[in-house]
Amino acid sequence: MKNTLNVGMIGYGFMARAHSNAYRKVNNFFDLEYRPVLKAVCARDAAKVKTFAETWGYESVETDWRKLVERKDLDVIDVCTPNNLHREIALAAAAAGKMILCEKPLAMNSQEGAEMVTAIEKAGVANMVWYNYRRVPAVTLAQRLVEEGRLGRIFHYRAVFLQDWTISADLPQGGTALWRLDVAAAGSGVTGDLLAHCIDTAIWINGGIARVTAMTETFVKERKHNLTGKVEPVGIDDACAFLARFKNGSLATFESTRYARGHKALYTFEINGEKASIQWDLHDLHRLSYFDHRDDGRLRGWRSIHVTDGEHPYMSKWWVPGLQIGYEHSFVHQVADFFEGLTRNRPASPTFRDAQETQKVCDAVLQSGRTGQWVEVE
Ligand code: SOE
Repeated sequence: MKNTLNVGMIGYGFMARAHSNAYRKVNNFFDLEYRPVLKAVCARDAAKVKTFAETWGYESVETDWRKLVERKDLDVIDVCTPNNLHREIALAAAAAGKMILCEKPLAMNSQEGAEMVTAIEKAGVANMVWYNYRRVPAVTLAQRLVEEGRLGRIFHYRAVFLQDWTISADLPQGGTALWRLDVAAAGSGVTGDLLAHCIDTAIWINGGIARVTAMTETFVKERKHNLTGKVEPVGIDDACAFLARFKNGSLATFESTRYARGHKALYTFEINGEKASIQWDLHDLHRLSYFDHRDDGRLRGWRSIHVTDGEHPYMSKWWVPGLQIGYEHSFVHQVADFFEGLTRNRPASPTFRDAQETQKVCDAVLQSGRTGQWVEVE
């Protein structure tokens, strides 16, 4: 008999779908002590949230998140709202003694993040932030190879996250679908939305970032706001490129934009070490490219590892070697790890505290973008 954990989901967008799917699938593939029950979903639009509940099998609906958080029959609160609500909901959920799974980025900025870390640690509730790309098997394998020391000393880390969906100047900002363009709801643009993923993966694989220098740009300066109907200044960064120095001395470049025509979600990273290098590309997420200088010189070259074997991270839980899984499975893995963490009393990362490291780097990047100076990560 498994221990059930009743989930209260807040939000019904793209991420709420990805998380709901993960809760529904996880026990079919992972042998866990816990089983999530989709107890309630909450959003302001009563009709839409009802449809979402029917589609995903939630037992009940709420239209006020405060009511949801106070419900005695819920164990876990999953925060899938725009970023400007993360803090308030997390503080209330922590005070109510709920476990919290929060969508990335943790907060609007590191000041809010610090408050959230303090609150959940004081409450002693289990917590995690949905930086899902860590759980793509090829990315997890990359982390393990670096941890095992196979690359030797790391010289370079290079990450890119490119999209092209905001190029049109006619696209409005704000509201349900376009809150990512509204600084009041998102906190920042590509830095918090896309580079936060790159930074989280980078810190996980290569350790902390010591200092950064950044260049940011807002290409379309004014957009109609969906909530006010008026043309308003755009406060987000449309593009950001930054240089970084890791605490281990390695050098890094990070770049993200929503203005790279032709690219929808091109997240790639490359790590160059003394002995070996690694490359990964989200568009081909099962492949890990690996070059090992120790190979016999006549055969030396980039290997393309199809990360689908039973020996590869998470893959023994799925089909048979050679058969692929996809984007949505990274969320299933994250839920599985969260439950494993509860069983072992060893929190799955990234916890709020881990994600706060990324938040601090984002703050330093944005500050550097404004001042043009190198900024030490606090
Ligand atoms: C933005 O388009 C977005 O959906 C991000 O918010 C996600 O975190 C990223 O994984 C894909 O792109």
